[in-house]
Amino acid sequence: MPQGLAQRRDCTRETYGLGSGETRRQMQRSKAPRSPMPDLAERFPQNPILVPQDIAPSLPDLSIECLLNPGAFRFDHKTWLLLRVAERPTQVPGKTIVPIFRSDGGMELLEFDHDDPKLDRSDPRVYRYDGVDYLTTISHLRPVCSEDGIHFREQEAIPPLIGEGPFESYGIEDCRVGQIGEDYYLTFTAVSANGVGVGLRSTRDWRHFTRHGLIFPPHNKDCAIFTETLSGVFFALHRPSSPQIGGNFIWLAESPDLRHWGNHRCLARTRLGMWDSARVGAGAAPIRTAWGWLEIYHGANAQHRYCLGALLLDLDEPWRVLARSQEPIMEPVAAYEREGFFGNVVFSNGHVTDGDELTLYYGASDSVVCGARFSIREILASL
Ligand code: MAN
Repeated sequence: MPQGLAQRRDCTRETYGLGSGETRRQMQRSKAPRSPMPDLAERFPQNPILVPQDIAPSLPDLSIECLLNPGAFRFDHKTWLLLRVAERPTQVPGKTIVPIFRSDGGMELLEFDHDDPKLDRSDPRVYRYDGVDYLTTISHLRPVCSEDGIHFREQEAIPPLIGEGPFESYGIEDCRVGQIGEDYYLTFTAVSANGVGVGLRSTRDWRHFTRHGLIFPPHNKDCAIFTETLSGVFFALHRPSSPQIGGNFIWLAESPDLRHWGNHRCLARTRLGMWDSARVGAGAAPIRTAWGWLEIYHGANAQHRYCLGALLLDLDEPWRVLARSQEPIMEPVAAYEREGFFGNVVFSNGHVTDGDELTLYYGASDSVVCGARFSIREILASL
């Protein structure tokens, strides 16, 4: 049963068995060494649990460059991941070939010469040519399922999700899956030359999907819909970006029908000099706890080091932030989190819960898919 606001605010360090003045890191050290890592995550010993070689490319002349950032959900008594599969065509020395989806659904390949002074290749994820940005890979979403939450396999009856139409011509990425009643709502990054926005599709059976178009126009991403309405109103976290004044901050929006969003409020900004100084963005749907909505978010600094932290939002008034991690709850410290396509990244947009246990699925170094367990109680105690 959710407690009253006063009681919720009153959750003290003692509630969690922490002595006064004891820090989270001391608490970890004082317990049996559960994890050699300097954070709260208990990484799967099997990590990485999925690598690009584990699944087949969507077309014979493409190769999977990165398998990353899975959405997660439960369906049909199994745990499912909606993998982001980032592919690229076979490359030729001295050139870069980038893929885009045409409006008729086919794929077109654009070729750029590395000697061309108009080509900027400084970021491995996005190349800029003559003022236009192109992704070096194109992503679609592939479902895989598991009985134990560790070993995943493809199940052909459930189709992959592919970018369609003018706002998804550079692919779809980083899907959050929120279940409301029997329906699953998929919010994902829709990328095209028009910009980066948030697309919405819904399904009940994972075989038939309804497309609801773009719910947040560019530039926006990292959208997670709350899994319950509050007084009949839907809520979503999202991340618009403001290039000159402002920045990459987490916002909250409301909707009567999941399609029309308004009453936007800024919840969490970047913090100067801290691990989340350059950008912050929501992970998967917030988790209802007795103390508030617990949101696992990512934060990056100017060196593009991506860590995870937590926000606690008021249960009835989720625009009120009750607490926020000072230090990350997870940092890129394992070898597979430090080195890869884009190193020093832990990025999560999918989790499942079972009582106090939060199983978080994440992309490491934008290359492979991993899992880690957390105690929700321990995350709350750290705030
Ligand atoms: C952005 C997104 C993610 C990616 C991170 C780290 O936030 O494009 O998909 O994982 O950057 O590169």
